[in-house]
Amino acid sequence: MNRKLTFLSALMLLFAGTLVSWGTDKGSPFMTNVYGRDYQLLNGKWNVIVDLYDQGEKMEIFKNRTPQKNEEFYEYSFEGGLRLNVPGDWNSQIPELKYYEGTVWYARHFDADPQQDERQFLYFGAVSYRCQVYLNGEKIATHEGGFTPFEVELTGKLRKGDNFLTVMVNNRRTTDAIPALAFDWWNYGGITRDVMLITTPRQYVRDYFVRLADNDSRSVQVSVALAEPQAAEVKVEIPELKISETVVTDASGRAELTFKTRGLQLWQPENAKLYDVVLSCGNDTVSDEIGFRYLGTDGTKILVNGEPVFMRSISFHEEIPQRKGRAFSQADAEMLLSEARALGVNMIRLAHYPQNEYIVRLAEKMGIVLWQEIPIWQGIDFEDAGTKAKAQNMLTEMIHRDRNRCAVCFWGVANETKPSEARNAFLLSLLDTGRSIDTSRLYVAAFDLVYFNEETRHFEMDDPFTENLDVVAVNKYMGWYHPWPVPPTEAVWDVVPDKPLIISEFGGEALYGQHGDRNVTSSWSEEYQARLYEDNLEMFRHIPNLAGVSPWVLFDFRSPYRFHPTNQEDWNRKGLVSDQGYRKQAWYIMRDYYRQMK
Ligand code: GCB
Repeated sequence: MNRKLTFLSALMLLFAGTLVSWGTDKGSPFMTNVYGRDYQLLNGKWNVIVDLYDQGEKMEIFKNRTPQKNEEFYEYSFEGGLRLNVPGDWNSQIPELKYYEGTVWYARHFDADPQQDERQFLYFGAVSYRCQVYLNGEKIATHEGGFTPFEVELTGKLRKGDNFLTVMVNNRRTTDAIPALAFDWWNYGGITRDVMLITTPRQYVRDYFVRLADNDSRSVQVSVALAEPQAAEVKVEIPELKISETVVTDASGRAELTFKTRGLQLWQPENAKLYDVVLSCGNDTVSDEIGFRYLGTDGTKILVNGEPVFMRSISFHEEIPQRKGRAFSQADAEMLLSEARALGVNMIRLAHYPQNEYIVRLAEKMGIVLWQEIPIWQGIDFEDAGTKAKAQNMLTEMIHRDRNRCAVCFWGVANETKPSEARNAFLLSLLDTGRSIDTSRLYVAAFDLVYFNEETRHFEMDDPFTENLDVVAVNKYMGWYHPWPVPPTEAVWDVVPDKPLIISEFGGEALYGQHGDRNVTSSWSEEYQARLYEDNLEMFRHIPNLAGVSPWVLFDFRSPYRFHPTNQEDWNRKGLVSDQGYRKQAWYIMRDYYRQMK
């Protein structure tokens, strides 16, 4: 129940119109901070039916019928068949599903005891790629996009006792999907992240955004939105800073609050500081761990808390190579991030899609800056309005999930796109969408069309779209896809000279344990890869606006792009670490470079 408004808060309410400045943000598609809520995990073994020809919907298998009369029969049953772990991709769990692209029906029972004064929600961390959700035989939700969460409210729909949940999951690649028809990673299908049954009070703090106020390292700004449109008092506490502030929402349930702090310690790369922040309204309370930092650029420098920081980055996919499957747990996050940390990084580019919250939250605790992006990866149909709407949706979901994570400093809107009017309009709409939700990050995109200009003898790029970005990034595979036009000592860059430039990918393939000629690309040897790293590190000295580098990639990863029968076998071998977890020679070169750049 909401507390009665005090005289003071009623007065504040009168002025609420001036306090509220949510801009064009339309609000979050799901509640903020699900892990801070009262929840039950619906993880574990689910029953599945593999539906290669998409017959399940027609047969209404989500009704899970069993014969009731003598003449009845059903050509399906969820009981007694295959079972798969949730979370988890199907490809790594059953050999026959390794390459499977199509529909799999997931089903399970769960018990509920819904209370009158509560609301219940079903939350999926990610389902790859599209899905339809049915509760007790009724369709209750659909979602598209394999790397962002979604939620469906179950209030009034749950039965006391047994409930039956069915999820139709489909990972078929299509031209209008994101990513589209071909991409250089495994097309894992399944319910790949946590499934949660969440309970909240009727009125609750649905969405909040806690960060430093613009250009002020001591003032904290809080935007909050309640589930129900209603004027109510919201309390914001940061016990360690002895902060306890209240604000009254406007009639739409939203409020904005800024307050000064004393002794606030900023979150820094490699020196993480997080504060417990508690928001409450009536009988609802939600706590989060939040860090405070501010970002900017100054000419060609990236500034964190006003200081230039060179981004010593690495990329990884959300994949555990030794398991040949998607990463989904806290233990998986620890494995990936500890190997990244060992290399000496202060940043990770999460490639090429939003990764799970375990990774994001642990990286934040470790003081690692994150670049997070949506899978706008080559081959996207920029002409298709539907695809554009999907991209906006994915970006919205990514930002809403993680905008309270101060470690995320970059929102990436695209990887390797070619200039065209349609592309420009598409990407501009993404930047507008992003900036309408979050202006406290740097917006970035990775390009790959840098070329060597024979006349100027410089590496250059012609893509005016870069004007719209805070930081420009380039993927450049010198010594692998591109032979050297000049020796690395003469490889001078003149690319967006007035902005910070991150080399967001470089590298080459080597099979761990394979030794060969350091001058021969096709040796696929650790020696060649090491030499390629030495050459690229030399080239980086001639990029005047270099603000960071991010080798491609930390681990060998699985990709059907990679056919070579002995050197690749469905693996992209550009890892600094092998699929078995062994460090290749180039790893040491990169580690030493990062030590020097510290
Ligand atoms: C790229 C892509 C990345 C690929 C990589 C490669 O430019 O951005 O996703 O995996 O090249 O290995 O070719």
